[in-house]
Amino acid sequence: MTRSAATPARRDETGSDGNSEYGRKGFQRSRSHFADRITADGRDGWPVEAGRYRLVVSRACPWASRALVSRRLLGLEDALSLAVADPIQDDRSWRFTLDPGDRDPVLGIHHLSEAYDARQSGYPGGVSVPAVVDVPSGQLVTNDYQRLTLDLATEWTALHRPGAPDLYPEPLRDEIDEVIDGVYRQLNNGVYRAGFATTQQDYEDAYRDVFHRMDLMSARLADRRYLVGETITEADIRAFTTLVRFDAVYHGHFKCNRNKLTEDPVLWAYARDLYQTPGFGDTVDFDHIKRHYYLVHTGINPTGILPAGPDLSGWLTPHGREDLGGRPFGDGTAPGPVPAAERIAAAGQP
Ligand SMILES: N[C@@H](CCC(=O)N[C@@H](CS)C(=O)NCC(=O)O)C(=O)O
Repeated sequence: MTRSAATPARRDETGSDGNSEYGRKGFQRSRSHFADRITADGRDGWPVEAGRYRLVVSRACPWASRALVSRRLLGLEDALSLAVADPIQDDRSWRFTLDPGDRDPVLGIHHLSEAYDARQSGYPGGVSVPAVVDVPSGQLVTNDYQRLTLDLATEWTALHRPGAPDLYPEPLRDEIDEVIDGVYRQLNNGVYRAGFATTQQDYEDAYRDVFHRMDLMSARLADRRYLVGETITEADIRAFTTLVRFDAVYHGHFKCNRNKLTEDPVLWAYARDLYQTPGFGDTVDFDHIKRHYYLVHTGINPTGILPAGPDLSGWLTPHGREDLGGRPFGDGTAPGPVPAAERIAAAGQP
């Protein structure tokens, strides 16, 4: 049984996102449970194969959105099909109520939990996106969001489009790893630690981390177009999916309110530059983002009021970052147009 999107599920009065733990140490993100890898050599039993797997996302989710951006940049749309869940979960978690008959047309399931159960019957843990499902068996393969995009970049190369950028270039991996580690701890996950803090001290620690990392990034990006090297890499993808949500949800809903993204001229221009780069902004649905956070986290927004703002029109304004040099796709090219079935509805765009 599913609930309609108009009746948001009051599923967790603590504001938990379902796979987080709350304890004396404050908000703690649990580790992904299914960490099999889909690789070129198929060492975990899951070889890279065109058409075999389905990527399940919510466009609201920053971790899933990394995979949406990578898939577009690498031109994997035909090789790895896409299921988009309703941004509002019900008591069985992510569901396919955006599809005819409330069922994913390829997997034939109503809820993502059915793929978890097919993998491990009676699976008791949290159901999370992103998830990759093996279409023939209907089984979940992985929900390891940290590994997923790295594998799309390095293991799926045989299926990349001509001109796909190298998002995790060998010579830059140490530097990328260092940057994404700090960005993860203090920014990507820092906003969640702030938003779901249950003590003043935890909140203030997280708030300090968030803005410390944003200040470091702002200084780093003042005279260089991208976080690492001269081109877009995994580091930019991971920064982007948090920055694009910042003013719409993290500033208000998660109380990360020292300043808005739009008040940091460097980071705001950097985020706009990425948003306007094919493969980034064309995956972003602000309507899904806002409705998920404000309507699902009833513990921190008990009235369920959806804010009318912020004004999103600035995302399309000139950013001037070309003057810093750098080439978004290196020796490669921009991805082609978004497949018609995957275009973002007008309600989700600036
Ligand atoms: N798989 C993850 C991270 C991905 C994640 O947290 N995704 C969120 C959405 S942004 C989710 O699906 N949460 C489960 C839920 O809300 O029911 C983990 O183990 O921490």
